[in-house]
Amino acid sequence: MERAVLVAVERQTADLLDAEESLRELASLATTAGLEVAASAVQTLKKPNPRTLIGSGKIEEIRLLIESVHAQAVLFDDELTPVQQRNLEKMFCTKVVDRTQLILDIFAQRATSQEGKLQVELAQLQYLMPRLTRQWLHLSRQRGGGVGTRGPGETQLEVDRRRVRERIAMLRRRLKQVKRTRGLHRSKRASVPYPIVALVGYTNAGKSSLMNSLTEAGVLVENKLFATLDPTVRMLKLPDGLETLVVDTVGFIHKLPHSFVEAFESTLEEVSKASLLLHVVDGSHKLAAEQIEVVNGVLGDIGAGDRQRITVFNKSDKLGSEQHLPTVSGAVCRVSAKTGDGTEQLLRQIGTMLAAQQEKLRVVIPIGRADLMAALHRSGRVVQEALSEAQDSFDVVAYVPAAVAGRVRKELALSVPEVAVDPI
Ligand SMILES: Nc1nc2c(ncn2[C@@H]2O[C@H](COP(=O)(O)OP(=O)(O)OP(=O)(O)O)[C@@H](O)[C@H]2O)c(=O)[nH]1
Ligand SMILES: [Mg+2]
Repeated sequence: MERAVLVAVERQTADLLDAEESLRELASLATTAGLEVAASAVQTLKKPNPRTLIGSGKIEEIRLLIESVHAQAVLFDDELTPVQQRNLEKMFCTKVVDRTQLILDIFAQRATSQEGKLQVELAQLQYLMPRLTRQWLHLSRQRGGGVGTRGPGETQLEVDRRRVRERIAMLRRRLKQVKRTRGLHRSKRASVPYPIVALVGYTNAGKSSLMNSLTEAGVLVENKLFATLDPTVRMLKLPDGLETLVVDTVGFIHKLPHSFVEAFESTLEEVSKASLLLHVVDGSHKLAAEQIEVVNGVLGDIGAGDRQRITVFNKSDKLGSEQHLPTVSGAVCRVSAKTGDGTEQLLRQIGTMLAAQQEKLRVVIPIGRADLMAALHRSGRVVQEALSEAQDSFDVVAYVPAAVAGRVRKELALSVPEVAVDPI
């Protein structure tokens, strides 16, 4: 196991998390990446040093720390410029990895689908691009394997910048293709339009666990950060019979790499197109309020800021009676994915909110169009289904998504123009 020293910087300007808390998060990222945390250091900084970020006294202190704990890597909680990283590596005679690179490294370990791998490689190459200098090349050859060197790094570093640029362009093209096929899938889905419910939230909040407890889906659940990287989709039948697709997605984190949103664009698109978001929060976490803020920030970045949502405070089984939950606007639900507490109420709430998004459709459906009747039952709530006097059609009133209502009206107009269609 590689041993690492962690370094965080406390700034004068108020940050969302203070250095100690951010450092704790960095430590769990390090463990997730398979490192052993040997020691840590914090420096209060008025002004970052452009060449080394931290000051010379602190550098010396960390150098001694590295020797005494026999560390092979130093992890910085902040993003380092290529110059800072290079200088620090020289001074410490170890690898220096920043938070962005660490997160990308975890992503690289976790990506399993073709799309996930393409996305991670794109993010990694974008990170590497400004760092591809002759000096860096030289150093990187001496770095050996382990953290910060997984993925395309080592092989790509040995080719020149132009080839990396070409590879970035190629990855973008392939991702665009994947996106196009995904778009096709989605429009296929849209012709059987199930409303999409997307699980979003901070990493480790319990999204996959909740997905499991809601759908018995068997998604990978682990007490590790970024256990889920690729979106998983499952069918969920609500108590009132409405069927929906539930999408589990990649978790968010404080100081997410800049390249994240572009690289994960197609994954995040599922979120921005969803009918309803379940913002899963680890209610037992002491920084729940800060984590909510981080997630809201990312949702805004990906254009999902105004999606309808339910804030789901998870892990209620771990909640002390004293602990109170942060105040949020909009619908709120308290659950435990572990014990199943509150999930029934959550399902009802999902049903109510989806129903509210639906349109009232009043149509006459010929008896031969069982397919249309089935579509209405599947995607919405049929409140009236009366056989006509002639016994050749049904007078139907249903609440369905606007897309279904539109399709049914169109189908009826196309197939049996003589049937009166009531456009409500
Ligand atoms: N006590 C308790 N633990 C929970 C609950 N829900 C999830 N956990 C635990 O929290 C950890 C993270 O759960 P996941 O479901 O993997 O979380 P996630 O949000 O999908 O995380 P990422 O995919 O890594 O972003 C696991 O160890 C779960 O067992 C809960 O209701 N109560
Ligand atoms: Mg997960």
